[in-house]
Amino acid sequence: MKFDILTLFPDMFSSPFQESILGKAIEKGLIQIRTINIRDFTTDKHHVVDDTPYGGGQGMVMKVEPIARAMEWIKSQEPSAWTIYLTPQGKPFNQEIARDLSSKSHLVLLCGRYEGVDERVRELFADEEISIGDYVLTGGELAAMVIIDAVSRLLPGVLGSDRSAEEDSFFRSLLEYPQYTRPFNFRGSEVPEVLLSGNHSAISLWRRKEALQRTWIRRPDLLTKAHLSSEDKKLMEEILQNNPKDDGRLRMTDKEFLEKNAQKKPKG
Ligand code: 4GX
Repeated sequence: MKFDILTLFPDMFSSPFQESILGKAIEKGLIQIRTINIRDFTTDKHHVVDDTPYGGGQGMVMKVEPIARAMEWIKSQEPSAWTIYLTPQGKPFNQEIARDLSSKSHLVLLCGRYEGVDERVRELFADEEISIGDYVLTGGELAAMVIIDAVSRLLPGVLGSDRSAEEDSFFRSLLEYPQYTRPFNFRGSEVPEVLLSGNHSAISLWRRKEALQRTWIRRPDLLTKAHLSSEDKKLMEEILQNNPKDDGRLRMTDKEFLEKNAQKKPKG
């Protein structure tokens, strides 16, 4: 899969993608990441990329011409490239969008700075507008990295084959169950016995219940999307009946949440 990043700050991308899993994915040729400096597509002597807004007001707006020239250069190489504009006004990014994007062969990520880009860039070149969350960044670069990271790990071969189970539909849209490794006892806090039992079906059941309980406590909104089996529903009933007692692993905010929501059944 190819990623093209249109930015005024290409250097921001040099180290994040050289490390660890994405670095290996690049070495293996599973992904290609190219940065394109929008400033290289200016035609004026001073390489101006921004200008004051029509109508007045604070700050600067990125000019349409350099971005248009950069986009047309990319499109001349690959007409099918899919262009994403990063903006707080876009569709909220989530795992489902990451999955959809992972089926494309060429993504272009357009990173704005200042007060944004001239509206005509979005009109003419953005196939999709995405937000990574309801907060304001200083530019689209970090948002582009988030998207590249989340999409890349879904591509075949990027995670080891043993790790693709992470995307197992059984645990989709649930929070993860707690994980432990040695030592068994750390400062008096012990690993749940079931995990040492060697009883694989008991372990699966425990993990499923923990995932359901965590999701119900911390993110009940996610349960509306989850596919719950009849066994899950039994586990949910147990969870709700027991009104999960504090086993020392719930954070205070979880407990507060639980107290407030103890009578409410999750939707769906
Ligand atoms: N998820 N930003 C875009 C420039 C900008 C300013 C105003 C449109 C209107 C962001 C986010 C994000 C900061 C990227 C502002 N564009 N991008 N940039 N949240 O905060 O994606």
